[in-house]
Amino acid sequence: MSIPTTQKAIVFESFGGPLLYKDISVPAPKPNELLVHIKYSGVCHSDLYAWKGDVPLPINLPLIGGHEGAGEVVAMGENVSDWKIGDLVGVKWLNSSCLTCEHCMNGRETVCPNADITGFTHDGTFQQYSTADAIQAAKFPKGTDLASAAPILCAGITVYKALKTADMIPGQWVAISGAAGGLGSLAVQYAKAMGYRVVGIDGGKEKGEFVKSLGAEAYVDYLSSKDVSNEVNTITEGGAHGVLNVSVSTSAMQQSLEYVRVAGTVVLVGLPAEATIKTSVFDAVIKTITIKGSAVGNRADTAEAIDFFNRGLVKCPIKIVGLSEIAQVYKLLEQGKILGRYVVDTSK
Ligand code: 8ID
Ligand code: ZN
Repeated sequence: MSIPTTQKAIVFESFGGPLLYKDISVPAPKPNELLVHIKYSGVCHSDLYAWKGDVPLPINLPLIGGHEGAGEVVAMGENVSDWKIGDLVGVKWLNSSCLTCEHCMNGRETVCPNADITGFTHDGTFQQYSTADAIQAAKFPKGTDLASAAPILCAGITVYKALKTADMIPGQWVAISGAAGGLGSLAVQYAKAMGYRVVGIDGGKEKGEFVKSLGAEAYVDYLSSKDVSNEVNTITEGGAHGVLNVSVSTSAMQQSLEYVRVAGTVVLVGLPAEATIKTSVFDAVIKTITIKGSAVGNRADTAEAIDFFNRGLVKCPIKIVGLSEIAQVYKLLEQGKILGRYVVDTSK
């Protein structure tokens, strides 16, 4: 397989600065890394935050964003043993972790203090060739449709893990706030596949039809509803057993405390900058609600999330555009105009 010396990439040098579509060198893999020919990459709302510098995470400038890359292994470092040239591979948000700290030892590698993050501290997947730690890289079977698979690598893993974190049993209600977005549209399908009943919350009629087409039993339109909490409480006959907050709205997160069921769990996933939520201690104690944060997923979550995808239980609703069109995709994300996920084709 011939590897070029230069490639196309989207690079930014300052927060909110120009997203330059330019020719750069193809990186060389370190001894523990794969070199991946990225064919497609999903565009996550977190990429928009990274570009704007709107997130309290370490970011190395200049930077190539993107952390939902799907492609093919074209080279590897000398210490890599369990991959072959031509294998299909996913490059995800967690590029590598130390594997020796307290958190890594307990399967919480996503909170490793030495984690290297794709599209934040490690050049990401908005380029044709990226490097990825061979231990964390995700495996896809031969024949996988890489464009459809790409959003699983952040959105899919994240919502699957968040649903596990909500600690529900089949037949219970989960409310998904932000249900029509990249994470939300997958969350609806994972939740259904896991046996939960879904009430989706998002804005507008079109998003409602979309969310219902993915398997939600009910939809609450926050733009037209007089009282979102009351509607969710009525639909679920007493509140949702679990809530997944995958919107980018602080007020929606605050509101979720009003429609979580007694003894239910609110999971925080979306990351609006500087967001806080507040709860009355009395309510929290008497309702015995649990509020948990959830960030992406570990290697086991990754393999499990991909397995749902491989078995056809979740299908990413995607729209494909060229890598050079990232700036327009960011605009649409910012305006909340996207149904599902945009995926970029790195050849265009
Ligand atoms: O590991 C993590 N915790 C993780 C991983 C990946 C992404 C967290 N995230 C974060 C992102 O940084 C972002 O803050 O999850 C959030 C959602 O990411 P996304 O799905 O990529 O964003 P999107 O496609 O723009 O979807 C957001 C949806 O929220 C809706 C929008 O209409 C859109 O469909 N929304 C808004 I804006 N306000 C709402 C409201 N008040 C709302 N939905 C319900 N109620
Ligand atoms: Zn993401």
